[in-house]
Amino acid sequence: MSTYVETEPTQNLEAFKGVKKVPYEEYFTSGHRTCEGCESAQFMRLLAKAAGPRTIVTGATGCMYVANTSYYSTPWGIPWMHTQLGAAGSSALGTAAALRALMRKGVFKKEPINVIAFCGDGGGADMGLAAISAALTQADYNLLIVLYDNESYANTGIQVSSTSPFGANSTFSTPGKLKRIMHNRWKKNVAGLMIAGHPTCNYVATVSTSYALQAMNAVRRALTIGGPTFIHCLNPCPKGWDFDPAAALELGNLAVNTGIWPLYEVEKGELKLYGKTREIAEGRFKRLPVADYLLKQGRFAHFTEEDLAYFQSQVDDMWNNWLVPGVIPLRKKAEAANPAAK
Ligand SMILES: Cc1ncc(C[n+]2csc(CCOP(=O)(O)OP(=O)(O)O)c2C)c(N)n1
Ligand code: SF4
Ligand SMILES: [Mg+2]
Repeated sequence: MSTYVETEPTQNLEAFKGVKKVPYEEYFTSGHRTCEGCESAQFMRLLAKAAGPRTIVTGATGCMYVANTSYYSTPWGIPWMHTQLGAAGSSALGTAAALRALMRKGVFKKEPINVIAFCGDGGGADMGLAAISAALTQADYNLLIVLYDNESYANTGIQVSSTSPFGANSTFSTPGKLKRIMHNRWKKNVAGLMIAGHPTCNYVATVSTSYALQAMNAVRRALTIGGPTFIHCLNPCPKGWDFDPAAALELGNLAVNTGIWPLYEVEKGELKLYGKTREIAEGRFKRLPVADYLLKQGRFAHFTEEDLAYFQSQVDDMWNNWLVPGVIPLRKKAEAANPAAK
């Protein structure tokens, strides 16, 4: 029997069939103070555009709250509320439950309203992971949680988070003379965690703002399919990653084309790779060397040939040995050795 349950009606947001079909209306506009070339802000713009006017957004503390909503100004053209740093999951669930109660009592007219909560990697992959996990188990509420990932606690000055890449220079991992690599953990596989751990979660996708149409269509699919859904977006951050803002789009492309950031969606348990990731998996596109991506960023300027080779070997390992490359980090070898699999 399927674990996926039918939810209350959602908005039917069909995929945009090409950029020319994307509406002009903006619901995240000027009025914010994010850095030039900030792809996290770009994701907010795409998110709001894809979701449309009948949407409520809650946002956890971080750049997308602090730089977005300076005193008495806001770029949001739809209802938006700040929530505590670890509270994306609980604010999404609370908002969805409150809307349902208000509609049941007749305070609000009955209509499908999108509920979206966003968080950064510090707020979502670290501090608020438990609340997101709890929200994703609530099968009968329509809610979308999006994690915008700039790979650091950016707002407080670029500290390491569990999604910061191996070796990156940050204010918590500045390379020294005695020890060059101060951050030696591998990036947390957040989307994989959500897929594997939450059979009630109807839709999980990884997206990139460099592939804007796909990112918007992932948002529209998540909101249409309903139930608890989750999207993880990689967002180049000129300040934290130390690159020329003009290269923001190119860096997003390179993250995908080097195979570091695989693009996929999982709908009710069915996996679909898309874009360049699919081409890589099907052997139609050869992954670019990770150095092409890493060496464009000042946070990896201290990398030696040895560090680059190690990073490359880890990405190769993911593509060659993971049970589902980029998604499920169980080893093919381990599967063969598992007596239960015989
Ligand atoms: C409970 C709590 N601890 C610490 C802070 C301080 N703080 C505000 S924003 C922030 C960084 C959040 O990082 P992330 O979620 O990755 O968002 P980003 O700033 O990178 O956009 C921190 C630590 C806070 N607001 N609340
Ligand atoms: S620090 Fe990074 S995420 Fe924050 S506003 Fe600047 S570019 Fe955007
Ligand atoms: Mg962050």
